[in-house]
Amino acid sequence: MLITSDKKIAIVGLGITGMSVARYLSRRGMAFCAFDTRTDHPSFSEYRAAFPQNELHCGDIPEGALDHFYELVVSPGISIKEPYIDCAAKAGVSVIGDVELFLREVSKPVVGITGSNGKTSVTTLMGLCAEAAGINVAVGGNIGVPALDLFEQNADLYVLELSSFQLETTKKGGLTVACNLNLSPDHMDRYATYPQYVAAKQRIFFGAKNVVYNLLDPLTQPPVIDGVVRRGFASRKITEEGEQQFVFDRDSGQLLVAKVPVLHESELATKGLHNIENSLAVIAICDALNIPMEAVVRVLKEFKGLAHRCEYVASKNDIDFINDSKATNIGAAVAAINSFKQLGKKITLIAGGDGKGVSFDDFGKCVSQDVENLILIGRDAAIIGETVSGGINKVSALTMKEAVEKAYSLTSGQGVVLLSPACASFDMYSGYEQRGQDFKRCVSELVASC
Ligand code: UMA
Ligand code: ADP
Repeated sequence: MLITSDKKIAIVGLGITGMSVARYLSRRGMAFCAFDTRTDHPSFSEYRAAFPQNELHCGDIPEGALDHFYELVVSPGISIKEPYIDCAAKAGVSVIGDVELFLREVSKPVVGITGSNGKTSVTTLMGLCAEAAGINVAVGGNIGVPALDLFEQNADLYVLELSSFQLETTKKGGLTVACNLNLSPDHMDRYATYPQYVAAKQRIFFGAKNVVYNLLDPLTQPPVIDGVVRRGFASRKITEEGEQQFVFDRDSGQLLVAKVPVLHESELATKGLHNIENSLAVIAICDALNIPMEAVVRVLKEFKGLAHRCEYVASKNDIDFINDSKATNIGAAVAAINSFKQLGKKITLIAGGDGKGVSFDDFGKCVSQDVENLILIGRDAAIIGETVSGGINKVSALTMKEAVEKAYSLTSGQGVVLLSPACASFDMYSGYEQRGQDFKRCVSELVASC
């Protein structure tokens, strides 16, 4: 298959991102066609109806098929290491993503938020803070609304959640505020090495005017560049200085901005150290945007957190059930375990699923130390089980119902049953939401039974 073109753009991948790119290019009268490696997908009929003049190629894409395009706009779900993309890049074709198209055109301030965990929470909070300050804000990116669709909102401020996949295909940069929250291994089925994943996340800082990063996580830190304003946040006080600091004073319980208290931890509607970190990141970003602190504090006092993220479900006989299905990597699950440990709870953890190729050795150490009972589910249950040692009770379950029942029977009073899988869910479910819903349903049934 050889498709010749003159300044024609190939959209590679036709999920929600690809469809948003097609709409964008069509509005601007640009020539394009689309490729998708799948033989069928609901968006194919939508594309054919909306763009009858524009070709759609489904199924395997041979090497060389994309070499004659002017530019490829690749969806985040497709690796740019795919031979047909790599081959086109070597032939001199520009390879970009939807966020690059967005940044080339946008004329209003843009905040970008990345990190291994907390992106959706911080992005959501940023949108709420801007709204509370009366700003016409549009929120999108990896959070679910493709960046290019946000132009329809004609906003005065854009807040984008950015994944490593999206950053890999973004060259322009130039964000008003770029924030990297934290780094821990994830998506190792897409990256050959952990440093490659870290490097993709670091791309958020290219050309940024303000940078926000985690003072306690060196891999999140950008290089020092003249004229770029640095703001660092941390879950404890830091002695060395060199940037504006947004830190948590563990002695007084205060969140400090340049040593001045702005909020006490007990006033936050969310709980746990990771939520304090997220709140500090939000305060730092809002500071960079000159959003009044009064509006930010109001939001932080009210925002109770999103579903499937350390979400309280129910209690039975003094045992709390917590749905943290969105913990799809070890960093998130460790944060949840630490939160409940800090509260003095005995933890029964339900974990397992699709481990995305990461090593569970460090996770096993944390679980062995801080968890009483471990219920293993899903494809990589055995791999995780091998990393756990010591006196911990370890059992496996084939279904969520079995996992919830076993967890309850093993947990003593005032304990917590925590679904925080440290894995993706695709081996058992359509996504983390479905897994979380299943957990909630099983808990409701258990609570209703006598
Ligand atoms: N696919 C193919 N062949 C194709 C195109 C896609 O097999 O030709 C597969 C991909 O491998 C993937 C799935 O289809 O499994 C979806 O990929 P996509 O790129 O078409 O995804 P979109 O529907 O465009 O959604 C993407 C993000 N998806 C991914 O990064 C996988 C969404 O993030 C994001 O909300 C949306 O763009 C809008 O920006 C989801 C996600 O899971 C929530 N992100 C990862 C994460 O948060 O960990 C990074
Ligand atoms: P993301 O969009 O990066 O996946 P979310 O806000 O959806 O982040 O949260 C995903 C998971 O990470 C949840 O289990 C949540 O409890 C946990 N989490 C949130 N913020 C942090 C943080 N700062 N550090 C570690 N884990 C976090």
